[in-house]
Amino acid sequence: MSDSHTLRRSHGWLAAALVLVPLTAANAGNVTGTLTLPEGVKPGQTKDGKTDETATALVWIEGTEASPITPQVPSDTVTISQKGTQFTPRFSVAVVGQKVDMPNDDNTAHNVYSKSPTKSFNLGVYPKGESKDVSFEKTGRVDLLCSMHRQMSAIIYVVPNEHFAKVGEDGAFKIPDLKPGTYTLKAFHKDCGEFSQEITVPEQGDATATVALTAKK
Ligand SMILES: [Cu+2]
Repeated sequence: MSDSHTLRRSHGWLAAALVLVPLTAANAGNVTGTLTLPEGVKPGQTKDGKTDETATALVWIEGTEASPITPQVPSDTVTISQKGTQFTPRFSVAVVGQKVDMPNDDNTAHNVYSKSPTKSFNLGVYPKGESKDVSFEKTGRVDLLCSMHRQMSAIIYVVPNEHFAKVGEDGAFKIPDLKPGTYTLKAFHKDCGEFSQEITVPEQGDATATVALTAKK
């Protein structure tokens, strides 16, 4: 066989491989939907319509026995800065095991801690330019506080995997790229009770969900 024949044959294999990629990618659906809060409050806002990051609404997907999800710890780091005597941002999402960096970018010292059941920790006092980090072993809400500044507060919500989305101010959300299967859709808002609903991503197309959160009892 001549060299040109070998070349053409290897190109044939390459073309076959390229055709397979879009077929695999197409076999994943999005979970889209709308979330509502009690009394018409918008996600990310206070009851009187002011911006409040800690009032962000979050949705995420959990695997089930029938459709398990193998969690992958994201290699990128979540960063929560201490700046202007406040946390920036004041709402963050971390996957179990993901590193959360907490740099002090202020001219004053801070002492970040949490007493949340999800994880209780105290990073101690550290000055500008220094950073400490934490990661979380289980899912749930973590309230960040500073023992030196009472006005400082932030929420980290720890989710089991990368399939999550923050809800827009209009209530719309989209969790992309799930394999067909039946999962559990969950939602969080600091003032609302827990939400859990079965959701099926079909072989073709997207799944849609309506999430109506109710006030915490
Ligand atoms: Cu502080």
